[in-house]
Amino acid sequence: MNRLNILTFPDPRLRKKAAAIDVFDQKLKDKAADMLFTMYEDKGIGLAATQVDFHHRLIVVDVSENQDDPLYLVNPSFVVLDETLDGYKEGCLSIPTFYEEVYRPKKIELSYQDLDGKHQKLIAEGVLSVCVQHEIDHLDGKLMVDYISPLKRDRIKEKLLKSKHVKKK
Ligand code: GNR
Ligand code: NI
Repeated sequence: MNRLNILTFPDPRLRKKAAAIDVFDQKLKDKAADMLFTMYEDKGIGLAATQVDFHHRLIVVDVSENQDDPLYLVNPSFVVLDETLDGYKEGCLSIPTFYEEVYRPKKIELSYQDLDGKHQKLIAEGVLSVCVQHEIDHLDGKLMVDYISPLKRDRIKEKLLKSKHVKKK
C-alpha cells in the first residue's frame, strides 16, 4: 500500500472535473486501497480521487467510529430526499487547519458502483450525507470554501500559501 500525496488549496488541479470510470480492474482496486490508507493515516472520514491527483470518479468514505467500515464509491450521484439544509462545520484534507460551516440538503439517495462495477443504492443522512456531498463536489472541482464569502476564501488561500502545509514546487 502506498501513501499518496494530497493536493492543497489553491492548487489548480483541485479544480479539474473527474471522468467516469468504465474499467473495473485490479488497478482501480489498488488505487482505492491506497486512497483508504492515505485517508486513515490523515484521520479523514472521506477522500476523493481528485485530492490525490487522480481525475476519475472514485471516492472512499468511512464514517464509522473505529474507522473499520470503508465504503468505496465509483461514479457516485445522488438525488435529494429531504431538501432541508443542515449546517455542519466541515474540514477538508486539502484545506488543512480550516473549518467552515457549510449548509447542504439533509437526506439523499446515493447511486454508485462498487469496485466490481455492480450498481448500488444507499440512503444517507447525518455525517455520511455531509461527507458524500463534500466528496462528490471534489470530483466536480468544487471545494467547501466555495460556499463561504470570497473575502474569507481569499484569506484562507493567502494563509495556506504562506504555511508549511503547501508543498512548494
Ligand atoms: O476528514 C474530513 N472530515 C470532514 C468533516 C466534515 C465534513 C466533511 C469532511 S471530509 C474530510 C476529508 C476530506 O477532505 N475529504 O474530501
Ligand atoms: Ni475535502
